[in-house]
Amino acid sequence: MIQWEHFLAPYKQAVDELKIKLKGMRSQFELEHDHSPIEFVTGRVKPVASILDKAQQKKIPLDRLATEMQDIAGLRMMCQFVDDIETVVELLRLRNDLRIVEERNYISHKKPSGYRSYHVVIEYPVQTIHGEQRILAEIQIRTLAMNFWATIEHSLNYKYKGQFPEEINKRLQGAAEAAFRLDEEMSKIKDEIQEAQVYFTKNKETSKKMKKKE
Ligand code: 0O2
Ligand code: 0O2
Repeated sequence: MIQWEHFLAPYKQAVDELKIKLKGMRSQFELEHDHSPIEFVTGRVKPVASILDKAQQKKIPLDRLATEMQDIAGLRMMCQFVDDIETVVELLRLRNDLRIVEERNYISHKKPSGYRSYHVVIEYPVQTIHGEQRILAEIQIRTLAMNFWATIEHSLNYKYKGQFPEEINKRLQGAAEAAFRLDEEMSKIKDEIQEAQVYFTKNKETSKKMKKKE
């Protein structure tokens, strides 16, 4: 009988710590550059019901969850542009506080569902009162368009349990294609967008300063 609260405690700690660290990367970019490759970061510990479902589906014995289920701790890093994803992955590779154990590129090799994202599985050391515990965590890195598609598809999946009616399936494939094209278009006008963002940020700062003076 698994004591879930105890089992999941180091995962929760890892998600909390990693969220702060990955959001820290964004703050550093904002300080030092005009553009941050990271738009926002989210994180979650997989709910027990989802752990049990996935274990059953993938035939993972419950006493091997820690080594065989890689996404009990999950982080997501959202980027504006496809190019930003490689920048973020490079930065993760350079870090000394985690070890990358696997990378899965579902951008160059999209899933049959239409899913695109870059997955990095890491080993992360959590400091506990009983010493260090190394846990696995999965970081998904994707553009806002990839995230939009995945979020919608995920909720539909929940409703239809993966058995989509043909019409919805077709629409989802079409939407995946549209998301791909949106990413391509945005990449083409990247420089324009970034110039506009710098202009917008500077204007915001100036008006903040003026408000303070008033
Ligand atoms: P900010 O600075 O407001 O963006 P927490 O930091 O723990 O309170 P938590 O629990 O991580 O937040 O929430 P969750 O659900 O994991 O992530 C929510 C964060 O993602 C929030 O930011 C949202 O503002 C941000 N977010 C969600 N969707 C979008 C989106 O489409 N665009 C943008 N730009 N941000 C989004 P925070 O963490 O409150 O910080
Ligand atoms: P959650 O928390 O509900 O998102 P798999 O064989 O795909 O079941 P595996 O081998 O553990 O899983 O690793 P993979 O494929 O690298 O990562 C699985 C996670 O990627 C999923 O987690 C999703 O978050 C995301 N993902 C993979 N394929 C799809 C897809 O077709 N659509 C969407 N929306 N997301 C996908 P879970 O287990 O679903 O958990």
